[in-house]
Amino acid sequence: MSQLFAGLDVSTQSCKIVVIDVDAGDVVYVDSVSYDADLPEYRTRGGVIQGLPVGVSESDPGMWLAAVDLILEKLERSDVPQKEIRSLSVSGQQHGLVALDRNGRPSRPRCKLWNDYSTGAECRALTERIGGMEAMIVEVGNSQRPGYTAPKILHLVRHEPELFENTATLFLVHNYVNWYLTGGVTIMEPGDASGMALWNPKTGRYSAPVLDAIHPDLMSRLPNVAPSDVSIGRLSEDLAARFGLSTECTIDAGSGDNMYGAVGTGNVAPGIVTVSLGTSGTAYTFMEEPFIDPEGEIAAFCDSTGHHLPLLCVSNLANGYDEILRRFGLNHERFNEIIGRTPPGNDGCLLIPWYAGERTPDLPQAAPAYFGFPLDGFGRDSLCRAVLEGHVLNLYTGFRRMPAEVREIRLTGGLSRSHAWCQTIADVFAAEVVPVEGEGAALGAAIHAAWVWHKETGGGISIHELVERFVKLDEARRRTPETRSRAVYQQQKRLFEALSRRLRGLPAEDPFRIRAEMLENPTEG
Ligand code: XUL
Repeated sequence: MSQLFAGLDVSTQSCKIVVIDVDAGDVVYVDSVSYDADLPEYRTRGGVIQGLPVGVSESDPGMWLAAVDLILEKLERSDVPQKEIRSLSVSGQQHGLVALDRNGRPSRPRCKLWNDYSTGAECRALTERIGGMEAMIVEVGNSQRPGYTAPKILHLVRHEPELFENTATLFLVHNYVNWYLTGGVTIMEPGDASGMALWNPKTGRYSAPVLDAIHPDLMSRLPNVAPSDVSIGRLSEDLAARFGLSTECTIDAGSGDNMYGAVGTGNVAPGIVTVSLGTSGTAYTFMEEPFIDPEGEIAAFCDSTGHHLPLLCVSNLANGYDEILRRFGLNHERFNEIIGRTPPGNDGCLLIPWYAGERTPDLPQAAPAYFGFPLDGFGRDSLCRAVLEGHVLNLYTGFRRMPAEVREIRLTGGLSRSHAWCQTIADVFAAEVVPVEGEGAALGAAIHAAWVWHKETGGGISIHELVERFVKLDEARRRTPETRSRAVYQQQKRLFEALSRRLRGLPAEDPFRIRAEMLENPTEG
């Protein structure tokens, strides 16, 4: 009999599953369900409900459960012996707020997602109530950002008080799926909980002052936070019967998609940085101790192995790239060709890609800025390079505050398959870069399920051994920084920083002077 373990990743645009066979060391099954294409009745684009006001990003939580049902139905029809799945773990997009009533029905029919920007006023109000950003960081290790969950709860309390009153339980996305799979277990774990900005990763406790500042009776609606390396229950009998799974199948604590992206890219020891190139861009690294950023730009998150995961998130990433491919009818290869014949530094044309607000820097109302484009500068090629460099520089500018010793950057997410993205990240971050094969977060979830199950059944296999067995680096696409681009990217980083600061009214170098220097002397930094 095989020892199979499954990981589900309920992300913004799709739901994925990976099944691994631990003894054989094989990934035996991979599948995905796209919300837009496979569940058209929910009428989403990129997994998000259309027609909502600017800045609002919401989905119907029922859609995620429908996607889980569909993916388990497809698994049942496959040739995987699904009864042999010993444990299943769920990864979820972080920060989304699912509100349930006493009967387990959504008390608010839609869930605000990680990229919803409608709660800027709530972030300010909460921060003021606690006594400013420094005080807030002492309370929860993080500043309040519209992406996080605390301001979403305050938004509900302020704007839909009757819905809040009717709410018995507040969940994050993966906790909601866990609750569904187990038939009612209500619990959280440190990784995703640290992304609520309500629960302190240093003390391991909810902050009473922040809870009180939202609602005097908030605690009764929040699940307890238990460790991440335990199972929380078993698959419900009902679901086991419906999908031919075993009632012995355990459901482990699960976690946020970034925590599981870390596991799925082997980022479980110091020195490795994962850069995830998906709908959002994130960069994170394993740490033994929490890292608290006094400016709150690097999030103080926990990982899913009992350690810490400082994380940078930029909320604009695939959007700019996808749109430019669509507008000019390009695919990845044609885009790569264009990048191959345009100069690094883009002749001083730079794009700040804050298309729809931005998480880092904290600018919920931001719009994109095009700088240095001459009269004839808005051609396809130069726009393509501007999009690529703009996104990578935006990610890098936030990342600089991360206290990481970068031995190697591991890339995951859809865009990690693009040569242009890999090389530009190596050049701008001045580090070696290697893409990781497979489905980062879903694979991480499957590995986590195997790790916890072995711990609990006395088998004892370490997370490091499992990662060694299952995480495959795409060595053919490993990239090192090109020395000839180094000087120009040094200048471009200065230019991006100067522009970004000036746009925010902060003291900065003169961007016009930096651009003029770049054009006069393109190879000297
Ligand atoms: C991280 C974040 C995003 C989502 C995407 O803080 O908001 O990376 O987790 O699913």
